[in-house]
Amino acid sequence: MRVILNSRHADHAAPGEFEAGAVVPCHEAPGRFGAIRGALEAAGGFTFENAAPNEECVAAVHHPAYVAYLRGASAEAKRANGGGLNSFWPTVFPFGPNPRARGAHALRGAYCFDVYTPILPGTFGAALGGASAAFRAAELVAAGTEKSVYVLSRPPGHHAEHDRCGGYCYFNNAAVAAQHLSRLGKVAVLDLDVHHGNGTQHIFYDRADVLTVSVHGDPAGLYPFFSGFADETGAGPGLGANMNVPLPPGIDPNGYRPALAHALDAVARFRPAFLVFAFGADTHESDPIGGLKLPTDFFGEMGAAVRGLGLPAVIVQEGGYNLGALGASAVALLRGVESR
Ligand code: Q9C
Ligand code: ZN
Repeated sequence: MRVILNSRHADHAAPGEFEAGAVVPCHEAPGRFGAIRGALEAAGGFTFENAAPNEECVAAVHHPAYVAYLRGASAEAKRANGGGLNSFWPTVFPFGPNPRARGAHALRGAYCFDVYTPILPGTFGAALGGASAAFRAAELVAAGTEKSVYVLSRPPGHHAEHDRCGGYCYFNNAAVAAQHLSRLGKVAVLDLDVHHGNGTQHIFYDRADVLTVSVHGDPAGLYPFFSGFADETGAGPGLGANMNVPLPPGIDPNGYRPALAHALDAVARFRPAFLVFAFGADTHESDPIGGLKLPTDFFGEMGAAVRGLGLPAVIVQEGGYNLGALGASAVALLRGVESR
């Protein structure tokens, strides 16, 4: 299988995150990339390439003012670095409808929805690299050159909305791939990260030609808390083209299987021409933040089930935070996707 890499990923490395009132090392760390790449190399059968930066693909799904903010804030962090300040954190968020943001602190809150998503000197470049990798994969799949292409990237993307970062995500890589493919036919985005793909839902919420389906831990008890409920079904022309399947915490393969089958059935009934699969290995039983109970070999079954759709697919890496399980989970999944 062809793998498109974000070679700029390491330019973004958050120095920490808030957990239980303290600052701990950020789960979304550069080592995730090497863990997966190393496992794919050891497993064999994968070819790797870098993608050229492409700003147009980002502009197709994100607000220009948001893109300009991320570029400017990253550049400002680079300058501030000389003074020993290496990251900008949102701290205060808008009350009610987003007002006009005046000044750096207001901008940080206006273009972000949580405190897990700081801006560092390399954030813009790293996020652009990830979006560009997803776009390149979509190009290959659109051309029919490849049946399935995997995007190995971080930072992840599925929490990033049209004009806000959050949940370790800045540009929505899966949405970039889906937007490109949607020029050629209907697209289904299947999100199997343990967290609701709120950003992808938000970007395509009123679109009838892009189905978004997310299976995730119940947001009543899991990030992102404010979205991912079953009654969010789309709006306007997109009504009926969004599906959320929230799961109770601690679910194992026996609990996950019917939810996955339900999601795959919705995708099949939509009759898309293409699939974008947002894959998070944070459903693994050993994940430090996921809370589900899926063993490594279940990822093979998951991949084979997705392959059963028979759709040309872009597979985008989202979360997964146990470095000891991440590589094996990704290998099992991609082997499953390739199985016949
Ligand atoms: N300290 C993705 O998986 N909350 N994002 C962490 C633990 C933020 C997850 C709570 C989780 C964001 C792409
Ligand atoms: Zn996640």
